[in-house]
Amino acid sequence: MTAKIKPYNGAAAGWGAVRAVVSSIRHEMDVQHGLIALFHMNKVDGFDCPGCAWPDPKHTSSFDVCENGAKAVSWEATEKRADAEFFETNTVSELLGWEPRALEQTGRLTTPLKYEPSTDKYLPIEWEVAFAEIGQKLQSFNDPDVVEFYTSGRTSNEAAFLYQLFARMYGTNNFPDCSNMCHEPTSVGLMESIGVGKGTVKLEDFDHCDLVICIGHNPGTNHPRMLTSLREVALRGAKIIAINPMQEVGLTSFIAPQNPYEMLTDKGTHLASEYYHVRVGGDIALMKGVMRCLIELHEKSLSQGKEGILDIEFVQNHTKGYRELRTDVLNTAWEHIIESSGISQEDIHHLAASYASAKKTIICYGMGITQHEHGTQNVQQLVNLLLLKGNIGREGAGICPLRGHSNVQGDRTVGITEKPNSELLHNLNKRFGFIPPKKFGHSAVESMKAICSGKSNALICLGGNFAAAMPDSTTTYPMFKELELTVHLATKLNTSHLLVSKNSYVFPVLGRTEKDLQNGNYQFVSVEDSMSVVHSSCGVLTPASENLKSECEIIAGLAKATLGQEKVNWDELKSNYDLIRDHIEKVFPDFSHYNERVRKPGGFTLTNSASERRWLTASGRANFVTFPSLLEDPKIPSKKGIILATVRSHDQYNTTIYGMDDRYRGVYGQRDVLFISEETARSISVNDGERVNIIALKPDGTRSDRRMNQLKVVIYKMADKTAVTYFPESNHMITLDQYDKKSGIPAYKNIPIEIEICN
Ligand SMILES: Nc1nc2c(c(=O)[nH]1)N[C@H]1C(S)=C(S)[C@@H](COP(=O)(O)OP(=O)(O)OC[C@H]3O[C@@H](n4cnc5c(=O)[nH]c(N)nc54)[C@H](O)[C@@H]3O)O[C@H]1N2
Ligand SMILES: Nc1nc2c(c(=O)[nH]1)N[C@H]1C(S)=C(S)[C@@H](COP(=O)(O)OP(=O)(O)OC[C@H]3O[C@@H](n4cnc5c(=O)[nH]c(N)nc54)[C@H](O)[C@@H]3O)O[C@H]1N2
Ligand SMILES: [Mo]
Repeated sequence: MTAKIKPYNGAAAGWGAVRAVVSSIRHEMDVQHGLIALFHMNKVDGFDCPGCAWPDPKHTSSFDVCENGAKAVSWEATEKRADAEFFETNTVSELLGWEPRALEQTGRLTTPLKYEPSTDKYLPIEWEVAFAEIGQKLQSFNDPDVVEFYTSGRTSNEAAFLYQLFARMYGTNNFPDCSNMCHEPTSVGLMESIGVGKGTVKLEDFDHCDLVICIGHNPGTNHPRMLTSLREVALRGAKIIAINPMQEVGLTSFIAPQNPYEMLTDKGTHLASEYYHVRVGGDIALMKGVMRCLIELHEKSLSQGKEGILDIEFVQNHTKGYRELRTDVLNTAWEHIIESSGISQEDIHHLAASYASAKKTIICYGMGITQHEHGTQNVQQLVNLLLLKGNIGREGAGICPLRGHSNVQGDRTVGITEKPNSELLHNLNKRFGFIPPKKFGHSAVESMKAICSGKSNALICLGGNFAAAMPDSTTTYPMFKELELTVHLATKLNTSHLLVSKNSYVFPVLGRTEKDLQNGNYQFVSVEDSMSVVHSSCGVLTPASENLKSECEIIAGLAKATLGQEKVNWDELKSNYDLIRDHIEKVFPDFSHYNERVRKPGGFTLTNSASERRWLTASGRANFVTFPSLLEDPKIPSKKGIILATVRSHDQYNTTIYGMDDRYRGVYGQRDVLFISEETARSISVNDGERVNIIALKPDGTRSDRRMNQLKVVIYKMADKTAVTYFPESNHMITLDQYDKKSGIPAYKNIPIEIEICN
């Protein structure tokens, strides 16, 4: 596609999505293979869509395929192969010079590989030989804490459980994982506020709410199946409000591909009826403004002898900290609220009035809320707003974080955490007879820092593209060669695999879509969606190569070679995943009768105390968490500064770039763009289509040497003092010190910059 900018005027999905599905299948796979795959996606006997974590109604009925789910499937089920011959003809140094996109486009990995420094090539190796070598290497380290065990969120519950068992028996809690870059503020913030680290709503709640607030997420691209739920909400006459710096098509209207009337008339359903273009990083201010209006309205009503706005009974009986919140909110000056959020006082009143009049509200949020230096507080302000009206723990209301990877939530549930609680340690000890390490391990930022400072010796990656997904690529990339050992379990070649260490291995794994045959029996795995529903996923396609192994089998192989089989019979576990599920059930009692319940159509839902108004917090109540500083915080937009947020395009899955278009934002054939508002463009005297350089600022406001040159300006309907570009190209713009101190999440959406016009 030639490079062009052409504003998109239609609704999300519709024929454009259908065309994109057809094209991604045609480009990657034979059509029959493609259709088999798509018809089995999200079905009882099929596999879970590897695209996103949005739940599927019943895992049964309709042909509910979304464009980006189809892209994720065809990307995995491609006919292209990066086989031994490919690695024989290309050195690692040469491959590092390729565009990252071209690496994955070479297709599926087919054989286990080991790096050979003398030829600078990855060469095939026998599985058992590789396991033995790695086992020996791991045994040779004196301190288990020099090994980092990274997990990316596509990993199944079964593989994740085996992995954490392996690492903990080895002796460490170093579990950096993609959740540390994603929803850690949710785990930390919600836990402190309401005593669970997960969302409280179920899919059915969308049938009962009368308001959905979508803040800081882009469902048209990243959770397309959510549009079906939003459409139903809108058609019922319930209200949707969007709060996002950018005007996102997927929040405004949607043509359901399953609906012939909408498809033929090209008329979509309108989604958000109110849209607030908040400044990047301005959400806390906006929430405080809304809460201020609400409390003032409430007190005014009461003083006039009318009914109040807040749910006083709930606040009194269920919460703690209202007084402090009230004082903080009423003491926050309007000029600060307006300056920081970029929203007028009148608009904030309007938003507050909409919330005040709704009886049941759901707040949905994504990376626009979490990826900030105050990400945890952002999440907690959303909870505060909900608590004021008793909107947690009842039908049609609650908090709904849009999770990232399709099983990122499940991986956490079954033990991938660097901070294990005593119950987990106790249960592991009881079940397996070893003493698991208590000392907290490394999160993603801590792991990367340990790698960069020479404190780590080894990195094992269960999927993902750790190096490219993390901040500060300029500093971090050269440090990997200092490691003694790197091991990657992957479907496709990516940059992280090419950052070779003294001993590097890449293992090709079976994907979600593929049949997993162990000891003559087909196995299925299970995953947990955004709404805590655990269900099975069973591949249907013939594997990309005969030499692939499942993630479970590889982890079992590594564990056996490292630890032996005295305490755990790894061979037995890898040949029958029911046995792994039996162990999970014993360590996590919530999974009782796991094997039985997961076989039922639709699976089962894990309990969620907050949704039953049981508050497992230190205070025994739901906590209003107050965050007093506002404009004093330099990370919140100042009068002059421009803040850069890095986001996904429509043709991308995290570090995987499918194509060069971002259809809904009107960008085609290019990714080197910078979105700014007309007002911002005017203030720096730059025109649409002109090229600019952006320079990241240091904490003291002076220029750093981190820059991106020659970005094309796209004037876009969005907040001022805000700029947006794509990741991962921009990941060198942020340092390893720009992260939320409460949760450790990098501030990918809060990078102060200056813009300079190219001559
Ligand atoms: N097709 C596809 N699906 C995906 C992914 C993918 O890459 N491609 N990734 C998966 C993963 S791992 C994740 S975590 C999710 C991510 O899903 P999202 O959370 O939707 O991810 P982003 O693209 O980062 O978009 C964030 C949105 O936040 C807005 N935003 C930026 N800064 C702010 C702010 O300060 N305040 C507010 N209110 N909004 C802001 C942006 O304008 C953008 O609309 O999607 C998952 N699903
Ligand atoms: N600047 C900036 N940076 C960000 C973000 C941002 O918004 N802005 N978002 C962050 C977020 S939310 C996340 S989640 C991270 C993503 O971080 P990661 O999860 O580490 O990265 P992905 O790009 O999803 O990983 C892609 C690779 O996963 C492998 N893979 C795919 N499927 C499978 C499978 O089934 N099994 C195995 N073993 N491997 C598989 C393939 O080899 C592929 O190359 O990026 C983070 N980085
Ligand atoms: Mo994510």
